Amino acid sequence: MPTIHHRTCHICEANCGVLVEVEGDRIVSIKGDPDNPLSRGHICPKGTALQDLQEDPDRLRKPLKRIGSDWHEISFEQAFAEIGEKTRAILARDPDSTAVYVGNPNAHSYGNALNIGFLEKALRTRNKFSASTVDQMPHQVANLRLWGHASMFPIPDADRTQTLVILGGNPMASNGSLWTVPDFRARMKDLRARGGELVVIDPRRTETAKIADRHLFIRPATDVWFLVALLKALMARKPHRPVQDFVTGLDEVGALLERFGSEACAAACGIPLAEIERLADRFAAGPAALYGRMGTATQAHGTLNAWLISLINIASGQLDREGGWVFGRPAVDTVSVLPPGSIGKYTSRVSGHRSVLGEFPAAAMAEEIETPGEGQIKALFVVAGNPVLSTPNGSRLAKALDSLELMVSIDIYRNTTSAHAHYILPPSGPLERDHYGLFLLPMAARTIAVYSPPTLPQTEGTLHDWEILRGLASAISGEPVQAPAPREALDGLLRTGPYGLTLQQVEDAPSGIDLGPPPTEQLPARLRSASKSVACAIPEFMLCLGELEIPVSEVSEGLKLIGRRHLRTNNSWLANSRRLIKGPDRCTVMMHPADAEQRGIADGATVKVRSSAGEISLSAEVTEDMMPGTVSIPHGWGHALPGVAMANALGKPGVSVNDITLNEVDPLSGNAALSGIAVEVEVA
Ligand SMILES: Nc1nc2c(c(=O)[nH]1)N[C@H]1C(S)=C(S)[C@@H](COP(=O)(O)OP(=O)(O)OC[C@H]3O[C@@H](n4cnc5c(=O)[nH]c(N)nc54)[C@H](O)[C@@H]3O)O[C@H]1N2
Ligand SMILES: Nc1nc2c(c(=O)[nH]1)N[C@H]1C(S)=C(S)[C@@H](COP(=O)(O)OP(=O)(O)OC[C@H]3O[C@@H](n4cnc5c(=O)[nH]c(N)nc54)[C@H](O)[C@@H]3O)O[C@H]1N2
Ligand code: SF4
Ligand SMILES: [Mo]
Repeated sequence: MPTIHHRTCHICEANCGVLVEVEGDRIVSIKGDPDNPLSRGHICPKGTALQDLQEDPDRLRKPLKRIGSDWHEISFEQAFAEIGEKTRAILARDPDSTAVYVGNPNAHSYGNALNIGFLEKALRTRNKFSASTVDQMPHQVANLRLWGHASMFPIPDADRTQTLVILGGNPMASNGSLWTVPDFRARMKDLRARGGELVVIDPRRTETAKIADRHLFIRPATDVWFLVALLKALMARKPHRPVQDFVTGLDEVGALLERFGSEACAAACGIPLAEIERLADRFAAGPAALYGRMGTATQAHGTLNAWLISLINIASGQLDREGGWVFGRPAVDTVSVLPPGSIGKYTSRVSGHRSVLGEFPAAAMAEEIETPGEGQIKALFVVAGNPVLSTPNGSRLAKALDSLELMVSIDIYRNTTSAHAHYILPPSGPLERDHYGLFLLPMAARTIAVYSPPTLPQTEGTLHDWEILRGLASAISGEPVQAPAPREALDGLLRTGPYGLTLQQVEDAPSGIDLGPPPTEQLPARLRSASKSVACAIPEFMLCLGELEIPVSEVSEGLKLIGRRHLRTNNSWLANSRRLIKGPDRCTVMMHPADAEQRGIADGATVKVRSSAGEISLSAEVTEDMMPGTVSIPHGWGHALPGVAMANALGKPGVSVNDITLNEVDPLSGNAALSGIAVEVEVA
């Protein structure tokens, strides 16, 4: 008899409830759970592909050791003993010569999140890098400065708003980010049914733009000018819901903005001023929310963008109000558990980047490995990350990795990054572990508490990620790690959380406990800033904005590169899924017909795309969906490198856009500036 197991899909931030039908140890089907109060039955193709990940013969089950280009299966005991000894020898020579890179799946595994610190502590390293600095770090810097805590993420109250503006995000493909919003399409249908409006501002007419009431093209990496113009327009209006007394400094910001002409801002970003004025009217009327994501964060002005986005919500009276810009109140309050975050505790050795939340920019990892001297990285631990494909100038990083004395990857595949490692340590299968959306549930469109026990029994002889992290930590330090297992820790966190739940209570509701829409009118009590006020005129941001000049765009300018996500990918880590890889080639460069014609490029032609960092060849997809002057290439492709053992991915490897991205960063956050890179395209 088959049994039905409730589970939360951990692949993306949406955290959909799924029902996994199991017979013996065989998965029969994976479907959406209609009783999950947040996802309401929604599932995407990746949810079903969890089965591919679980059953993939290429997924590693035993530790591997590389000798030259040969790979040997070894035991965990041997791996820990050898890595411990080698790391201690490297640390004895130079205590600053080890590093960690923490990848995206760590945000989707509470066991990893609660245990990564043990490895970092054993290494005693300041060289911490992560996917955060190719992603959301600007939002976190803005959070820290505005609310007093880097993890205090505001979200749009989508289920109760009347105007939702999405800037540089594509939830129809990504299923939302820094905003746990499964079933986005249905939520937008509801918005329109109650007379609301969805506006998308993006250099590509995206899948989300196609379901919107209005789509406005914006020139890549000019968002700061759109935001300045919109904030100015708002400051000239009286919002229907007044700005609260605990907000200070808006006038100072207004004074700073006087030097920027609205017409010039509009011309720089490519959005007519009349459209900006129209948006200002809707925001002043409310309820409304402006949400910005990836496209606004991976820019040289990423942090200014994140700051201005919140200021627009604040100045229009939307902060902490129904249908506006709100904070979740999750069952485990990560804001109470995590430190607020700090900036500039140390500076990086080669380029003097300041540390942000204890990390250096991922874009600076290669130079820290390449540059000789005291503190040069000699040993690198990559925990669930694929930085060769996901961080700027990946081919440079790949070369640097080969010069390491010791590289260890904790990963489920021998892929473009882990193939450089001396040891690959694989964790248990994705359905063999439990799940709690520790970092994602705080940002949910509707608050729920839901826990998934392991769906399948753990394969004999395997370890969970958290056990591997502890195994490495104790092998390196020589001390056993003494701490409660993740499950017990979670129970403690729930008990001390805002609802005082026990893990047992949460487990008793397999589809989740509904805790209602995001609460409002919680501020200033929940602010973490010492003053319990929201001080808008953040000196460092003011200085930075004050120094900017509005660019005058020229017709003769070349092409600008942006990124793209497809519903059937998740960065690089589902590349070997039999189900997802099916269909047309998705690793293409999209370009506007006028740009293609000018260069003699036909749809489907193989083209070369060149930046100052390098060149890649791929096919052109000529489409009116692109803004003229802009081209789009997805990331997470480029699997055909020596040592990769992923048969399905190698059948459709694509090329890595990060071979042509640059090591430049947003100075305020260290985040990679991936949007708006100058490129040229020609027939190959
Ligand atoms: N040009 C460009 N670059 C980008 C982006 C972009 O939009 N454009 N997006 C950026 C973003 S937002 C992110 S988050 C980063 C992602 O950057 P990374 O996290 O470095 O890359 P992923 O491709 O997510 O790689 C995840 C790795 O974890 C492994 N893995 C999967 N599940 C598990 C698990 O349960 N345990 C362990 N131990 N390993 C596991 C996978 O095999 C894979 O090797 O990429 C960034 N890079
Ligand atoms: N299917 C799928 N889902 C995913 C992932 C995936 O790889 N595949 N990755 C997950 C991860 S790690 C993350 S962080 C989230 C990201 O979630 P989103 O932020 O929603 O993801 P993107 O699709 O990268 O959306 C960024 C949008 O910004 C636009 N853009 C690019 N440059 C600019 C610019 O300069 N200005 C403006 N205004 N827009 C710009 C792009 O055209 C794109 O539509 O998605 C998550 N979900
Ligand atoms: S939207 Fe995300 S969480 Fe939901 S099924 Fe798809 S991958 Fe899983
Ligand atoms: Mo991400």
